[in-house]
Amino acid sequence: MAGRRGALIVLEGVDRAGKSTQSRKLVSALRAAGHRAELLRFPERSTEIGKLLSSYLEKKSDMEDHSVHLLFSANRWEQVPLIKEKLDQGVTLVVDRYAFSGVAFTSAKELRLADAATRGEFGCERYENWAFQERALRCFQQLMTDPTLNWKAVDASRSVEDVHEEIRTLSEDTIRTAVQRPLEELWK
Ligand code: 2DT
Ligand code: MG
Repeated sequence: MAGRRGALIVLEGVDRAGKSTQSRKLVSALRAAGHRAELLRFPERSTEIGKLLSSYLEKKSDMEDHSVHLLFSANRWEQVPLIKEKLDQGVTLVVDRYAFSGVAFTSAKELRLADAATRGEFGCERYENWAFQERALRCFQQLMTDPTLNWKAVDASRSVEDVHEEIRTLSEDTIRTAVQRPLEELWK
């Protein structure tokens, strides 16, 4: 349909939930079904700000927590003109993490102050440990209670194909209804 805007589809969740795999599969499936769809990710590590974040995440550099939070935010804002342009052109954007990771991961740091238990880290990057991920999950669950956000919870413990099928169906619905919400509402 001419003039129809694209949908902004955000995949959020803790590390290793399968967001990147599912985002890629979703873009392919939407394209195969005749939609215009593109993939974005945050942090977008290729920009100057993204390089600072990447170095921080890889523990090659340290940064004050508030500053890091604002850099993650800036890293999204630098893509907003592109996001608006694409959605306006009718391109659906599948986004691997967005501002909700920003809230959940920064909140998880604040919760840590009250958390007595310290556990060993299992990953190489900052935040890649069970205790931290559990706190981030609690924050995501709290964010999901906001009725103004159109969240759908997807059980990521199933097979890649089953999860994909559910996300694809939900996304098709979202693309169909996206046109009812003007783009300006996204940045209120
Ligand atoms: P990836 O493993 O997906 O590259 O993410 N993060 C992400 C934040 O702390 N704040 C944010 O605003 C965003 C978008 C989550 C790397 C890590 O960055 C965290 C995991
Ligand atoms: Mg990661």
